[in-house]
Amino acid sequence: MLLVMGNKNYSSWSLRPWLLLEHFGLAFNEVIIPLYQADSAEQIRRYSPAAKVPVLIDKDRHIWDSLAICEYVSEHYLSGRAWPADITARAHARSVSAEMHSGFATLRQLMPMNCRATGRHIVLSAALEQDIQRITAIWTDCRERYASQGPWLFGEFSIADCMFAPVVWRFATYSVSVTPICQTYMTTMQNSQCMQKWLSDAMQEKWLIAESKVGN
Ligand SMILES: N[C@@H](CCC(=O)N[C@@H](CS)C(=O)NCC(=O)O)C(=O)O
Repeated sequence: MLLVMGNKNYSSWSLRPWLLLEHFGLAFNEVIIPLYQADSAEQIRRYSPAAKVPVLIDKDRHIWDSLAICEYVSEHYLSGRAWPADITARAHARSVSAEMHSGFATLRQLMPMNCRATGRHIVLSAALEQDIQRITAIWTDCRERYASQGPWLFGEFSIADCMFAPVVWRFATYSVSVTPICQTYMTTMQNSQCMQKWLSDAMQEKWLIAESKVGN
């Protein structure tokens, strides 16, 4: 498999399928296309007509969109193990993943992912507060229900964790204050071997995207 991604420091959508592949120890190669360059779109179009990363190439299959890639990997390589085994938990995991995938526009716009940054502060608008509260309510509900089964949102690691992983970097970077239950989840995610590997790769990147340098 070949995973085509944007810069690790900034590409929140790329982190999701990368984390899934890494967590489950699947073999894949990486191509990084730096975003916000004059030829970024042209380069991405070589892999996907949607001109967006991430894209997964698996033999003659080109799969684009982070959630579609996670679904494909789970189905084709993991016998569906990347979703919870229980149907109620699975439906719940799919719901929160879809909610993350299609929503939270304010958070995405005002708190761009910038893994390397630390201690940044921004003024939280009412709309941004609303996004943060909804995400922390999702995490709290999941952790309260599934704590006995493991440290991840649904106990065992799942696609839902991949979908929210970029938010963990955002909250950490902009020092968003969360409840202890959410902080414990964030710490689990941030300290995980895969996230530390992603951060270490992001640290080594030289590209800078001015639009993603937000806050002070
Ligand atoms: N819904 C898509 C969104 C992908 C997306 O917006 N990717 C951004 C980078 S994080 C991109 O490719 N931007 C390049 C551009 O818009 O030119 C997914 O989940 O994969």
